[in-house]
Amino acid sequence: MTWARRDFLKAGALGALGAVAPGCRREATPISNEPERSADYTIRIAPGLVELAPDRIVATTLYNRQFPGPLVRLKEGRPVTIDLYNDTDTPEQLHWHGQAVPSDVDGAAEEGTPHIPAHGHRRITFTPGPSGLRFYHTHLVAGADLRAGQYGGQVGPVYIEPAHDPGAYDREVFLTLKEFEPAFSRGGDMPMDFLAPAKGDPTLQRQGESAMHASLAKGAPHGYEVGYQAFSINGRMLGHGEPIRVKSGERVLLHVVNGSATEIRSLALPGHTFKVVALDGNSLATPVDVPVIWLGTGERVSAIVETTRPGVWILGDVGDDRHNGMGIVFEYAGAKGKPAWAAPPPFKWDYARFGRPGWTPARVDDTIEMTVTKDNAALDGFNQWRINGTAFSMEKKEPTFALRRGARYRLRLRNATDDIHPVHLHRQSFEIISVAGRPAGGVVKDVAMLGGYQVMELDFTANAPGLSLFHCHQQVHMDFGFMALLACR
Ligand SMILES: [Cu+2]
Repeated sequence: MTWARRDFLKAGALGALGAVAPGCRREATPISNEPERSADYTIRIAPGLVELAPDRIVATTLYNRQFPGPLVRLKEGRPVTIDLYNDTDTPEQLHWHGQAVPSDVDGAAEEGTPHIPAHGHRRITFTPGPSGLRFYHTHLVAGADLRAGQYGGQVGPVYIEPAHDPGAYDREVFLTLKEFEPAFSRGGDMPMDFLAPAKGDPTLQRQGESAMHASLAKGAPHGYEVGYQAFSINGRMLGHGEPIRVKSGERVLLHVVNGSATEIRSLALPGHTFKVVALDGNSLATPVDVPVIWLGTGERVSAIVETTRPGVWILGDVGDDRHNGMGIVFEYAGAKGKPAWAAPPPFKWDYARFGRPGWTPARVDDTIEMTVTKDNAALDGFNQWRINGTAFSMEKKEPTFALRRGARYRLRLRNATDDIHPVHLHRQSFEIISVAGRPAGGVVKDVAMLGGYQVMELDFTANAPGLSLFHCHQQVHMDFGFMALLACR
């Protein structure tokens, strides 16, 4: 099969996925077989190919037969109508990650969003927000099927234009980080030592280690983890895509999405710093300079790079995955030569660095305690994950936490496992109050990495009526129990 990606982009993405037409406000028509007028956007879920490199072409499920899916540009507060077509044999869910939208369009079966039927269609209308970098992705349980869920190619960026101007930049680049060719293994090689503070809670550590020792003492192997053969930025392995082409003296705004199913990612650019202006699309009070960006699964970073070091550079992962494709060439006009890499200075990723100085949290009405535990290799070799002793049941889909609308809550997450969990709350943002007992300055996010054996506190106001899903964004964790439903009345 051959098909010209560029031609498709023109015909499909720019035609059907053109800019939002003014005055296209519609009444909500959640399901319609024959759309009588065109939607603002059309997204088609279908099998397709990703050419990571000329000798590395993978078949997977894509949005509009491209990876990443088309950039969906929306305007904060302006309603949008989107046609979702599913050309696969499996009912689908398309989740609008990081947006405050009703549960019937959010794209999670757990919340009651209707599926996009196999070989069927669903038309949705919602009002985009909040502004900034969001994304969309599938939200199915993959379980042991590495072709399903987030292991495939269903990821696309969303940018919601703010009602007011975001500030000056010369060039805007969207980067979606994604692995392909997954396989299960016993034990992983996840980076663990990049987070600050690093200190764990001794009680949680004892609890986690004794559970693990008990399992191994009974002869159980380590539970399955997922690893990958191929790594890419915007669907191309390092050296095989178009470089990011810049000129000296520019401000280049990078919008980075970690579209991985399971991986934590890093990025560095030799000789340059990243001026982080937003985390998960939410503007920081003050931009923060860092030499390395770290993103848990589902996290986003928007950062400005000032082009002051002419050359041909590798913008890439600080670890070994760069050698297997996780990078992109960053090329100044007129510069020649092989792309250069240099390891960044030692650096720890600390959410508090992005917090608001002198900030104190608002009073909360209630605190929700969640203790996360792991039953090693308990489910046919997969780890089972529990919140307060309960593994989420996809059959029952029972809400376990009741919220009063308008009340302010503190989620106190206690991680009795040595894994880092990028936890995600649907349909609303939270403020990070503390990490491992240290104040974090209220940085606003919708995913946050909960460190091994650590306690993290997240505050949010329950302003999303209905069901909202809270889960670890690691596919192999959420699929095996690490989810909970919050019901807001
Ligand atoms: Cu997890």
